[in-house]
Amino acid sequence: MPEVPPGKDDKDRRPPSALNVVPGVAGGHDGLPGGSGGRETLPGGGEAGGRGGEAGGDQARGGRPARREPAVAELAAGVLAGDRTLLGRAVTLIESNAPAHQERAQDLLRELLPRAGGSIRVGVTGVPGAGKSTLVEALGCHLTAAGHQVAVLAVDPSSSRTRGSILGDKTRMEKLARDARAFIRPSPSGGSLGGVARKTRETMLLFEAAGYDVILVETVGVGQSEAAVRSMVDFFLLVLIAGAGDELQGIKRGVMELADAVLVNKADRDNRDAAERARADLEMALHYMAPATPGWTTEARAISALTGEGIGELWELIETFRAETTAGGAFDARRREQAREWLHAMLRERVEALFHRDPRVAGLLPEVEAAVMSGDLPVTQAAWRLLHAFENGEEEP
Ligand SMILES: Nc1nc2c(ncn2[C@@H]2O[C@H](COP(=O)(O)OP(=O)(O)OP(=O)(O)O)[C@@H](O)[C@H]2O)c(=O)[nH]1
Ligand SMILES: [Mg+2]
Repeated sequence: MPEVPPGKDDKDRRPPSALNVVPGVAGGHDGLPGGSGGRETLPGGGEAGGRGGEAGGDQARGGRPARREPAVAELAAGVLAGDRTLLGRAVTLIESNAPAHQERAQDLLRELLPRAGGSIRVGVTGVPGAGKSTLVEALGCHLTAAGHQVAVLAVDPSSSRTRGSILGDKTRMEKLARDARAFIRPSPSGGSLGGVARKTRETMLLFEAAGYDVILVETVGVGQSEAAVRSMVDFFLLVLIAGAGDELQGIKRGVMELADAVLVNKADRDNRDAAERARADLEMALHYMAPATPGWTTEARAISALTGEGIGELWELIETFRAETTAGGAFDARRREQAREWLHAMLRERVEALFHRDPRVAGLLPEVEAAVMSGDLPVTQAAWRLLHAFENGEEEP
């Protein structure tokens, strides 16, 4: 596995004070024509975009003319050279929902794919407020100090919460956001979990092609995005806290079964003993579970993201995981399985989009929906009618 590739040190390509946070998009931002969504403006008139000419499309606002759309080859070359501005624009293209952009995005990915795949991908999930962002910042800073290049992504399928999380992560990852070896990209806003997951997977490939060798993916919200993130990362981390009543805190057994490590965070100040007790309870619970990764024993650890205690050891654990599962074959087996899952997820997304874009389906849908809701039409028949219209184009039975 390559360490930081040569020629990717972009320290002097950008103003050192610039925040690396760039806004998520719903499509059509960044001066790219034909987009389907409007620009996200954050509450309070603020915006998530970086200062100092950072990537993210800030220049297309305020009545100024839209920027020239860079050619795919230009974007690809920029990404490979580690150019932050072009990398940001490439991610914006990937995140766009406009069909024309999606085609260009696929061309871009085709060019970059041979250079992707060389990172370790780490997912971070856990209860709200457990300290996921603080942990990502602590781990991220630890890694950049050791010479790694770190990309931070978030998966948040609910657009309303995205705004909050952009603001939250910007303040909670302030140090990392100013780090020239790190790039924080908030979750693409809006859309289905499937759409957000696809964009995040593709965005990971861009960062890998740009030389980022560690990708950290934080989930936002509990319940829906864990499985999606598990299916795109190599190592999955569950962050919990002690003292919130039941030690499992409503985290379903199912999520613990997905984890390669369980952390009890905030093991500092007068919370150390409680954290240690929670850790022991979790260790016990893990003992009775099947391992998330064949050949790997998931352990529970107490850490403090705030003081940094246990962060270095956490990275060592992840490195050990990578070495052992690579040697045992589980690492590559998982990536192959993930590629298969990704294929099916993509097919589902595309077929569903085709279905809803079909004029015959779109025309029928409102009346069929109404008939289902009023009880005049059984659901099975309603689905059949729509599918039949889709399959047979204009020829309705
Ligand atoms: N004492 C202590 N506080 C911590 C620690 N880690 C995080 N916190 C605090 O816990 C609060 C929530 O931290 P975040 O990192 O935002 O938690 P999160 O899990 O990302 O939260 P959401 O993304 O909103 O679900 C903040 O006030 C942090 O300062 C820790 O190790 N010790
Ligand atoms: Mg957070």
